[in-house]
Amino acid sequence: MPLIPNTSNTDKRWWKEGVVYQIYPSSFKDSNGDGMGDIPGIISKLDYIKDLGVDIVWLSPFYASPQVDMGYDISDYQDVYGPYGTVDDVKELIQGCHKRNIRIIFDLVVNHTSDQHAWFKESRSSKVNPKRDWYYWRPAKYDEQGNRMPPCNWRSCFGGSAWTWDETTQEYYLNLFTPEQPDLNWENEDVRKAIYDNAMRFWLDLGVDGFRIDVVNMYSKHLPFADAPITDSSSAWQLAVELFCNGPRMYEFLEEMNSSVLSHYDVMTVGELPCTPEPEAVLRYVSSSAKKLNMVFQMDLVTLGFGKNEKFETTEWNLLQFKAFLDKWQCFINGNDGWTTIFLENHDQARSISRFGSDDPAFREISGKMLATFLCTLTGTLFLYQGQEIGMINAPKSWPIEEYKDVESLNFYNHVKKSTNSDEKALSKAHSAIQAVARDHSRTPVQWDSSQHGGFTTGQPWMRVNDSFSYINVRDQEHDENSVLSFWRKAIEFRKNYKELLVYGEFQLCDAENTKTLTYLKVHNDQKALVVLNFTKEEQTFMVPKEAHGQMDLVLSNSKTSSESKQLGPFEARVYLIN
Ligand code: TEU
Repeated sequence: MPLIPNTSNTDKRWWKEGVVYQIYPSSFKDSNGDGMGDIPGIISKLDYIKDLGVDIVWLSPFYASPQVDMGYDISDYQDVYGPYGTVDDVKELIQGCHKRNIRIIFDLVVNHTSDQHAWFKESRSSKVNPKRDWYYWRPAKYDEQGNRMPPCNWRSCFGGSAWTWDETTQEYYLNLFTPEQPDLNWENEDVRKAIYDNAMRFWLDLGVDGFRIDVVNMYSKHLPFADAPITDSSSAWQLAVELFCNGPRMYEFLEEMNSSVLSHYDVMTVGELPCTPEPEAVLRYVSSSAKKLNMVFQMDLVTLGFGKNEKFETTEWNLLQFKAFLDKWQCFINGNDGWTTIFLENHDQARSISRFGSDDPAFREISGKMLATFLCTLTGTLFLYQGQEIGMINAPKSWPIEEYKDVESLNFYNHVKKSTNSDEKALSKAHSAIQAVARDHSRTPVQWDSSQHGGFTTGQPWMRVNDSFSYINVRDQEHDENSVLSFWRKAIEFRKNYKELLVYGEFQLCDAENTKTLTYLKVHNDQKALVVLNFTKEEQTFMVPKEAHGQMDLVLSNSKTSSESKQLGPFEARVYLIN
């Protein structure tokens, strides 16, 4: 059924034009020397964040948690993880943001809880506990030899079966992530009400300005639990995203969440939307007339080069594929009432310079500025991730596997180890993939200065600081007008000065077949800008598209070359206004 727009995508909203900055608490700034970032550490850097031009902070989970998945395993929605601080610290953070005219959104993780959450402890205590049905419990199946088997063959997102056997009550429970992250049963109305009250209203009433919503399309599973088709014959566990993403009641659940909770506050929502490549399906989440979410993180671009079945079975990617995804998700709101997001980094992604630019010392800064130009000229809400503004890069190749801490990386490495009997070649291939795309690269501590541990902590950091801190750090860049940080500040200001064109304008891809440069127009009424970006280490010539004929005024550039020249230096970026 076609959606009838009740607002247009060019209607102005604070959450469309605000620049969002994501903070990952464990790695941002330690204030007390215990080696872990904390809330007072964040408060001490709010002026720095403000100076960057940020309007909205997104804070990754800070809640009470055993930290099996770095806080995405929550044991109490209304408490704070001890090393990060207290609820009072969080209140002070909210006030500190608001005082500076910065809004703050929290991470809402309600597909699952920690197995240490009181709800799950009750649920697992007996089959007749009133909260038994709050999670998915199912009896075992038995194969022909009488071996006990999980209820179905789904593979968890972090490898292995998505079902865990519980000795006490002799049943399996569902966990789409780690066994310590049991999935909540959203089919049960009491669960939904408890989530709305406990995890949402509590913080909204304390003044939080919205949520980034974790795996927002996994609450409704296809029931009853059926086996997924076999796509990996070497394993008992199969990729089952079609069966647990975008299930039949998904839209209904989000409508309910919106009408019962969100619509009563002036807040923003951005849902994380994995495994949803169809624009029609995405639009149903973000169309303003559908009243569910404001926007989502669609994953096509950031999963470029990931293996189909297994992320770490990486493949080559090229600029044509990059352009195709970019074009698809920039244009999918044309003519409707949806909204879109722009991001290359977050706590689940390796660093964008290392992936899409070059971390070779000769090109690191220039490619970082090129990517900043790219992001700051696209349509949609812009998200950047801590450290991106100073051009942080992936961990060095010399780091042994022991430096990696993330459960996803380690599960994969250990799986390869076990399944190949520690075959050296296979392990070295796994290590290379981890060096390229592991989540750990974004989780190394922020590099504040060139002192020990990059000024992140006076103690022993929970995760090793990237060796680059001596030459990539905030202190050195803050007063250097040629630094990546200064460029980001300039590019964000530029985006705000031309927000009609850059935030709300229409994106038009040019020269689509070019494998070296990316060229596009931004158009809004009679305003027009041309953006040309060199994605290579070599010089390239660019063509001015016929739509851009007129007077070309160079308004933003990452190099000192002449605005007349049609030669772009390595990773050169230029933005022209067309008059
Ligand atoms: O990520 C969900 C998700 O889709 C990830 O499994 C993603 O596929 C993976 O990180 C890619 O490497 C969210 C959070 O962002 C992530 O940090 C959590 O681990 C996960 O949910 C479970 O809460």
